[in-house]
Amino acid sequence: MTHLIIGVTGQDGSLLAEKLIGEGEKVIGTFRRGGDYGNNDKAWRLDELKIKNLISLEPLDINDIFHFQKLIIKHNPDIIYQLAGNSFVGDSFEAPQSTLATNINSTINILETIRSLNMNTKVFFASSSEIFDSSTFEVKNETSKMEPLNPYGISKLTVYHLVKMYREAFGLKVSTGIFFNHESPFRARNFVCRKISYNIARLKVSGGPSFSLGNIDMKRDWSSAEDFVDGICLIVKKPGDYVLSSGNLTSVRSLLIEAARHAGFEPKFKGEGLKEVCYDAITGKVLMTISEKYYRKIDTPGLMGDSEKLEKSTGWKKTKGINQVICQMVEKDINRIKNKI
Ligand code: F7E
Repeated sequence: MTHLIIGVTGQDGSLLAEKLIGEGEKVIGTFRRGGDYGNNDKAWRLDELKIKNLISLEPLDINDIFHFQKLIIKHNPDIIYQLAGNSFVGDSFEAPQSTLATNINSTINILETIRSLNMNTKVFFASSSEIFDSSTFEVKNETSKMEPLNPYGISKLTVYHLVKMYREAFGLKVSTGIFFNHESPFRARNFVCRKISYNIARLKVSGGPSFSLGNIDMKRDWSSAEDFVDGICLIVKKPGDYVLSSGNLTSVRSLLIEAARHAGFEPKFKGEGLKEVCYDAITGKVLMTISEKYYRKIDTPGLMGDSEKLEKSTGWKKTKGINQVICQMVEKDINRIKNKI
């Protein structure tokens, strides 16, 4: 089968490509047109996973439907995975127009292409737990009330509705994964888990200044990105909308403690509010300070997801908890820094 991964250079795209290539599948991967793909480090994940030469790479502006159609006609994929787009919630307050335009136009372009060319292609779209109503803390599933609090969540709610509408109205085999937070050593450094793992590793290996975080008492339902990639492969076989989550809430503070201990520090906290710091009780060195800069205008309160539908209809099972994942992330970052990767 031929698989087309839109956004193959991102965390989820590269892990999905690795899995499919390992299974002997043919993978076409797209990266953002205009990026200096050959030389900049956008492809660092594919390089590290040693799969860059095993993928047919194509530049793509997913907002240009004609460009997308040419690609589809050229490769005629059996399955398309839309994993590209703006995914940083914090930034979406600063750039609402481009967040909405990119995430929504790309969805329409793919759906309309499949429909108008009468293709039998299956398509997977990534949506987000940021679509849910966070005024109540009940566990969220596919039938829970949806009411996003930020431009990113609004764009992902539109993705969810469009996919559902095209599936129901036109019979397309299209699916949405409603992703809660998911992490791996291949996460970008602007997301909090990788920011922690990278900086803790840096402080361990080469020292240097402390790093800053925002509200460390925020909680999230965090999972392993590799588990979600397994979920994507199961979902495309049974088109529908599915929540992917761990069903547990963990605070940023507790992940910081886990990461620091795993690196050999003895993390302790002192001070309050913006003056709070995390230091290593063995050496007295300050590891982390708080900065108002990383507080969100509105921060979605921690919500928990319920993946029962996915488990029951596909047999999906999570294999790792977030504490295990953050420790792997720290180890990987320590290795990268030591080996100057
Ligand atoms: O923040 C808090 C921050 O940026 C997690 C994306 O995959 O999951 C992700 O979005 C929490 C928030 O992820 C810092 O305020 C504290 O409460 O890692 P994050 P996110 O915003 O939850 C959802 C489901 C998606 O769909 C998104 O695409 O951590 N936090 N201090 C911080 N966050 C960051 N980034 N940096 C800090 O310094």
